[in-house]
Amino acid sequence: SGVCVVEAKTGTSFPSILDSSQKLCGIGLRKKNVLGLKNIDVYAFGVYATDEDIKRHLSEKYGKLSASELQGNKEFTEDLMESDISMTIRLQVVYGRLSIRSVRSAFEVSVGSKLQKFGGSDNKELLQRFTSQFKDEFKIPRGSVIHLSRDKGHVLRTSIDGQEVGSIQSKLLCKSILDLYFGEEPFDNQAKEEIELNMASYL
Ligand code: DAO
Ligand code: DAO
Repeated sequence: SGVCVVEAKTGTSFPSILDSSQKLCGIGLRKKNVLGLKNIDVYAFGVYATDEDIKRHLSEKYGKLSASELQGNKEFTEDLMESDISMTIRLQVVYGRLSIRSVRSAFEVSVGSKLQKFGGSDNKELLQRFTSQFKDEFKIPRGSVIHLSRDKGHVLRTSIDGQEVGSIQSKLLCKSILDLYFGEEPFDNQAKEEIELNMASYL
């Protein structure tokens, strides 16, 4: 039931509301270049946030600005990533031959570089704690739905097809993952713009 938004290229559909309180702010596509030869569509994603959390934490600081004035405002983006605002990245796998090994190594590159950017040198342990949640026996066929949720208190909770995989409390890890979707070099630029505009409209 309820309203959905469909990612056009892959036909992946995303519910407009998640867990009764989080609203869909933008959708996009994560691609990966393989050996410099071709781009594969790895997964479609939707970014959700609790509008009341955005209001509570950021309306005093930004409430006087319009959504279009706030779009692309680096400080606003940074505050969205650092404040205690509940958010979820919902991924739906499009690529049919994803192995846990390739997920783990892609993750070490993408999230690892963000941990380094925000946290400095010594984040191997944190990254390992995260990737060690992904056991070899998990299967992630095409169509699998993965949720990466930032819960209250900067707890990152991961689930696959509704089954909880684990959770880790780390502000740095949460920020590093959100940065992949609406930070400075996002996977999908159009998605980032949409996400920022919608989040700003909740102030
Ligand atoms: O087969 O070499 C290949 C392509 C693998 C691409 C792996 C990208 C993984 C990105 C993370 C996916 C998370 C669900
Ligand atoms: O696209 O590089 C990226 C970041 C991917 C984050 C997805 C992590 C999902 C992990 C699921 C593990 C399944 C066992």
